[in-house]
Amino acid sequence: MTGNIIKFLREKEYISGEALAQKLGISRVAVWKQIQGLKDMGYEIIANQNLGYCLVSRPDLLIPQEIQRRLFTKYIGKEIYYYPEIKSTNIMAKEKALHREDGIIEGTLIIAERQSAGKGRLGREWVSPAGGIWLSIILYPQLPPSYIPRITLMTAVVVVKAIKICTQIESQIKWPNDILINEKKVCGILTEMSAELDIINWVVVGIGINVNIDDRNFPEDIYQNATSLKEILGKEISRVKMIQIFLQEFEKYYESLKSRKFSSILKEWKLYSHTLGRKIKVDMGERMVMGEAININEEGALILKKEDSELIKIISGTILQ
Ligand code: BT5
Repeated sequence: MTGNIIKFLREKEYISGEALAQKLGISRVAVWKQIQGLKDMGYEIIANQNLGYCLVSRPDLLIPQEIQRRLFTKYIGKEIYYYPEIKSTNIMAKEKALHREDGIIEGTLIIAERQSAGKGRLGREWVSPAGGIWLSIILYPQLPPSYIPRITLMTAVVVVKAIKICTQIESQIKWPNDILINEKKVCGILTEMSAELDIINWVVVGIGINVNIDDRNFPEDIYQNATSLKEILGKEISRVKMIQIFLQEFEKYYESLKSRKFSSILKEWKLYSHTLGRKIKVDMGERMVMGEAININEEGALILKKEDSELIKIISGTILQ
C-alpha cells in the first residue's frame, strides 16, 4: 500500500487526497494516515489545500519499493524483507532460507538499516551503524558444496565493480572476503551455507559495505583498519543506487557461476587482488602458515609458497599481515 501511494505521488507534481483515495480504494482519512506514516519514515511531503499532496524529497532509506523501482534483475531482489534494525541479516536470512517450500525464492534479500549483532566470520563482530549497506542474499544454487569459496570470490568481484561504477574508486580484494581501499577495510563478505555430501541446500551471502558512515562512528579497535566510501569521497552517495547496481552485477556473475564459468571471474578477481605476490601470514584455525601468495586456483583456494618452496592450498583462513 505505502509503495502504491509513493508511486502515485511520483507521477504528478501534486495529487489531491481525493484522487489518491480513489486510486487506492481507501478513504481520505486513510490516505492522510498513510501520508503521516511516510513523513515519519523521512519522506518530505507538503500538503496544499487546493492542489493536494506533493512529494518533495525521499529519505535515504533502503525501502524495498525504492530499490525495486529501477532494479533490472530477473530474480535477485524480487523479494525484499526490510528492517530498520535487526540483529543480523545473515541470521534472519538463514531462518528464511529453510522455508523454500513456503515460498522463499532464490534471490530473496534481507536488508537492515542497522544491525545490533552483525556477524563477521568465526564469531567475530561486524559493526553496523546507520548509513551502511547491510544485506544478505538467499540462494539455492544447483552446484556442489565445493563451489562455496567461488561464490565468495565472485561476490568480492561484484562489490569492487559496484564501488567503481558508483564512485569511480578503485578497491582491492584481500583474500578471501575483504574489500580494501587504501589498505583499509570498506566491505566484508560472510558466506554461509547448508549442504549435504554433494548438494547445496541453501547459501546466504552477507555483504556489509561502509557507505555513508563517518569513521568516527567506528569503535576505537576497528577505527585504524576501517574506512567508508563517504570518508574517501567527502560526500554521501545514494545507497539505493549502489544496491541496484550491486544486485544487477551480482545476478550477471551468479548466472555465469551457475553455468560453471568461473575462469573469467577468477581472471577479474586476480586483477583486483591485494593478496597475490605478497608475503603473508595466514591463520588457518589449527595452525599458522607463512609464505608468498602465488595464486588462487580454480576452486577459489589460496596457494601459498612457503620459504622451503612447499606449496600449501588454503581453502579457508584469515590473512593476518
Ligand atoms: C567479515 O568478517 O568481514 C564479514 C562481514 C560480513 C558483514 C555482513 S553485514 C550483512 C550480513 N549480516 C551479518 O550479520 N553479516 C553480514 P571477518 O573477515 O571475520 O572480519 C571481521 C572483522 O572486521 C572484525 O573482527 C573487525 O576487526 C572488522 N570490522 C568489524 N566491523 C567492521 C566494519 N564495519 N568495517 C570494517 N571492518 C570491520
